This record gives sequence, C-alpha cells and structure tokens, in this order.
Amino acid sequence: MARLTLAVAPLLAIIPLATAQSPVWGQCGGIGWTGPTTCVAGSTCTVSNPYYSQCLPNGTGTTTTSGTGTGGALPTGTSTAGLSVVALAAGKKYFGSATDNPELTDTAYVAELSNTKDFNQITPGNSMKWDATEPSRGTFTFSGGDAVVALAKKNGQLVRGHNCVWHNQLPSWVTSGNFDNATLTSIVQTHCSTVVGHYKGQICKYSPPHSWDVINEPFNDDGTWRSDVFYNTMGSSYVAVALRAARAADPAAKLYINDYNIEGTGAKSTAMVNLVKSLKASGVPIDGIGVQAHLIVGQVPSTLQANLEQFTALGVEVAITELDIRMTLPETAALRQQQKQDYQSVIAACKAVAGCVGVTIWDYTDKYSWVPGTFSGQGAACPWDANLVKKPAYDGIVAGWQS
Ligand code: 9MR
Repeated sequence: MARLTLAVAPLLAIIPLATAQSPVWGQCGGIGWTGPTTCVAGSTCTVSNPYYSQCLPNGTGTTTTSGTGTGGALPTGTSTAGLSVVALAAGKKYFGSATDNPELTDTAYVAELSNTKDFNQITPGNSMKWDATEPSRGTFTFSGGDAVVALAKKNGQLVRGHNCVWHNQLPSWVTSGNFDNATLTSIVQTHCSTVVGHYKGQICKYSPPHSWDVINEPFNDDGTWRSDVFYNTMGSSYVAVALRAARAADPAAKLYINDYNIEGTGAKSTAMVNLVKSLKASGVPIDGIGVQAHLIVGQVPSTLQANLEQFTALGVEVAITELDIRMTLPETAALRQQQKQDYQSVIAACKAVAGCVGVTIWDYTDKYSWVPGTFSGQGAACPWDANLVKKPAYDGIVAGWQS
C-alpha cells in the first residue's frame, strides 16, 4: 500500500521509525526508494507512478487518502455496465487496455484486467518492442510478449501487437550499427517477419495479435518525416519494407501505422493521409491507422470525428490505440468531471465512425500510467485511480458507447 492515511498516523506514532517523515512535495515511496514513507501532517503520500510517490498537500482537492480505496472525497464512477460489453453493443470489436509484464504480479490489478466485461482486448505496453524482442542481432526473445499473449488466451481476449518499427526503445546495435540501406532493409525485414511470424494466429478468435502496429510514430508534429535510423538510412521505404514483411509473416493480421497528435485535423494528420494514399497506390499492404490519443483534460480536438472520417475514407479502419486523458495534478472534483466528458467525447467519436473498430486505453489505472514519469506534475489520466477505484471517466466511457 503506497498510500498512507492520516487516520493511521496515531498507530504509526507508536512504531519506532527509522527515518523522518517526508516534507510536503517530498518523495515518500517508489521502487528503489529507501527514504521516509510517511508524510508530515497536512500532506498525504500519493502514488505518482511505480517509481515515485510524493507528499501532496491536503485540502487542495487532492486525493486525501482514506486507505480504504474509496478515492477519498473525489467523485467516483458508479456504472457497472462493462466497458467492452457496451462497446460490443455499439457494434465495435473491442474495448481494451495496455498492460506491462511487471504489473502481472499484482493480483488485484490482474483480476480487473482479466474482467472481460470491461476488457476484451489487451496490448503489451513494452514487451513486443524491438529492445525486448531482438536485443542483439538475430537473437530473438519472446518471453515477455508470450506472457501477455498467454494471459489474453486464458481470458479469451484479443491482442494488438505493438510494435515492429519505432524510433524509440531500439537496441544500440540498430541505432549505432552504421548499416547501409541494403543491410538495414534486410534487418527490418528479418525483425518484422520474425516477430509478427512468432505471433501468427491460427484460425482462432482469441489471443494471436489480430492487429499490429507495424510502424509507430513515423512523423514529426509538423508532418515531416521523423529523423531516425530507419528514415535516415532507407528514406520512407522502410514503411513499405516493414508492412510487406509483416503481411507475409501473418496474412490474417490487420496492419497499422500508429501515431500521436493525429487526433484532430492538421499537418500531421494530413501527412498520415498522404502516406496511406501513396502506400495504397503502390499496392503496399495497409489496413489501419492507429490514433494514439494521449490527450489533455479539456483539450479533446473538436475535429476528432471528422478526422477519423477522413482516415476511414481512405479505405482503412481506424482504432484509438493508446487513450489516456491527463491533467495537471492535484486531481479535483471538477477535473474529474471534465475528464469524464472528455472520455465520453472520444468514445462517442469512435462510435459515430463506422470504420473505428475499437478503443484501447494506455493502461486502465493511474497506478501504472506512464504519464507522471514523462510529464512532470501531470497524471491521473486513466479511468481507474491508483487504488483501482473507478473514476467518473468510467461512466463517461459507458455514456460515449451508449450515445
Ligand atoms: O507505456 C510505455 C512506457 O512504459 C515506456 O516507458 C515508454 C518508453 O518510450 O513507452 C510507453 O508506451 C508508448 C508507446 O509504446 C508508443 N506511444 C507512446 C506511449 C507512451 O510513451
């Protein structure tokens, strides 16, 4: 339990403490933290992420933890409809969550992740990436990805494969190999065909990846190509090379290009439209555009639905692949209510677009969200809080599918 309640403070007073209490805003927990794990009066130890807990001041609308998992004074979600139940009722294929291997030892977390009324799809957050699957050239390791697929199979959940080619989480043998075009082309082919081939599905409704983010984040925000080892060595040809290799390795998988900041119309979305058009014109296999949707409370783009429509008009499906909606901490009741509206808007946009096949949230609980570790002072982006209590966002998702 990373959160400590002030209600147990009197009990702690009789326990000899090896260390002093942390000050307001001080660290009070997290993996590897050996300092104090209690906070001075007037503040509460609150989980930001598995690596960092912080003493946040009380009385400012923060989750003044009760230790009972009720989310304190903040409003919570009340619906019991089931997020995938309502998504399927709306004609979609899935509602899912990202997950990650270290989280799979958390029994309470896994129990909810395995609740197929909420999630009939999961995405491995890290364990199918290049650094995990081909840490040295030609040596493939699938244990992490296999564990996620095994869980999905046990639960009867779909899997989205994530990902084959990305500028990030690349081993240095790829980034620093100084390969020429022909050699890197062969490396990309081998990587994508081996990884996608490993997870190739039989004719089976569940568990084998039913879609793959073959290409992840190819563009800069202004719509120009991202300068990475693939583009710098192969030009834009790496996209077709990877897609063709993936198609050959698993002809049944839906092949996606996935990116962020392509939720609304704009230069980056236009670049995606143009790329998909040119791939289709050249006969390169492409089935879908993944819209990550790492959004900010109060800032859901008003052109989201129109943008999804311009994507599906190209003859591909779309999916919301990594949805979360972050806020500047501390959480307040008002922010939670706005977040509920924002989740509802995103889901309603997917619902309204026939070719939007499903939505995946980028983990379901703030306990394991990537946000606080990347955006300082921000978080609370997921529909469940760090105590695995549903927030109003849950009800917003249900309302979106039922709109
Ligand atoms: O959730 C992932 C996190 O655990 C990793 O530290 C991070 C490293 O880059 O990648 C996160 O997932 C990213 C995803 O693969 C692609 N889109 C952005 C996601 C959030 O950073």
